Amino acid sequence: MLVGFFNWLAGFNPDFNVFSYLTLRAILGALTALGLSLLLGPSFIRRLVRGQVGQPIRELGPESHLSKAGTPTMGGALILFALVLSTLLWSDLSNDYVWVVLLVTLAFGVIGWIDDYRKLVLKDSAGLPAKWKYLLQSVAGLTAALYLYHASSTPAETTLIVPFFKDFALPLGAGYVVLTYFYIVGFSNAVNLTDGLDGLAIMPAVFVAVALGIMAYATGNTVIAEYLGIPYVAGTGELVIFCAALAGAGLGFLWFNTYPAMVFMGDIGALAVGAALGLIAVLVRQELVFVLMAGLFVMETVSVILQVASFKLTGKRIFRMAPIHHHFELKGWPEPRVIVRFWIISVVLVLMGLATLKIR
Ligand code: 57M
Repeated sequence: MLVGFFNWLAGFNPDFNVFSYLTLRAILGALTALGLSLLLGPSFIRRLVRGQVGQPIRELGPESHLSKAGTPTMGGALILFALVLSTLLWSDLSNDYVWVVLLVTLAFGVIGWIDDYRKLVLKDSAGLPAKWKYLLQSVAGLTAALYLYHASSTPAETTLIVPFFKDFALPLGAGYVVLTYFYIVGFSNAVNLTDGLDGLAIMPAVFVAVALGIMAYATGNTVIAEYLGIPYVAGTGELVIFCAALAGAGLGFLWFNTYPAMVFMGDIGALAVGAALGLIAVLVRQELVFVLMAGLFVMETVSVILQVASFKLTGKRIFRMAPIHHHFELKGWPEPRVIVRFWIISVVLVLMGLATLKIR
């Protein structure tokens, strides 16, 4: 919104042109989202407590979690508010990618909200039945994938790049729709599975958002894209603002979600943040590298798949409990140790992913 305003002001004083730079707007976007979530956090949490939107805790989980009963949840609404407002303020709203990412994020937020609302307010422990949840996620993911496929105007937008191979890329054709759908829905659920310890999901989401912001900047800049040997996709640079705002909103939320958490994000936050990250990975054409950068979420998901498969096939469990963070808790690691060690793993994976931009 402010881009147009500053453009108008630049007609009177060219100094205002400084606001057309992505880097400055990204920093302002991050700070605005951070400020909003820090400022609004306390009153938001009080409101959740007053509304008794407290987390029920399942008795079969690690014992240390029983004391978390009643922690206010649906804190993801705070992330979404700060993220969306900051993006609307600092992005160029004539950019289609910005709108697609905002709408997908909000759609998954609404799906998560329905689940949270049924569990927490209507006290229906099943929440939104799994089949309905996947159906709604699929409708949202598929709609976005089909729109992007039909709106694509250059081969670069639907070609899979392979890390380390500068001269090899795979045109996806209609497979792009399947891949995009899979990334949006898959990573939405992967972040949701990871969100089981204080700050465990949001900090890696912030790391990944920053890395995707760097990739969006590079992909949307002809000179840098050519220098790095990655495809140039016009308009993706503007996604830097969204990524920066997500990082800012996430850090602001972490202020309250850090151990011992004053609030949980709920499905409203986890589903939305995961869908946004998966979608941006596709838009900046870095699907394969993203699997590495978001490896923590992948690892949590794979641990559940292996656990369920092993139990069904052999009747034995591989982990003491899945997702894998519960395994380490049950081994006796204190919660903050699991959290910070998983963060360290996430930073390393993100850095390795960023390094692939140069090693080609
Ligand atoms: C939601 N929700 C957290 C909070 C958060 C297939 C199976 C692996 C599914 C999985 C599952 O249901 N996952 C999705 C995970 C819950 O947190 C709420 O949910 C929101 C995210 N959707 O924002 O609102 C609990 O996590 C803890 N928490 C924190 N700090 C946070 O910042 O401590 C969350 C955020 C909260 C709180 O205790 O109540 C969750 O874990 O339920 N199921 C599981 O994860 C279960 N695993 C399991 O059954 N494993 C089996 C099989 C199926 C693989 C096995 O290993 O044999 C565990 N979940 C729980 N207890 N709660 C089992 C034990």
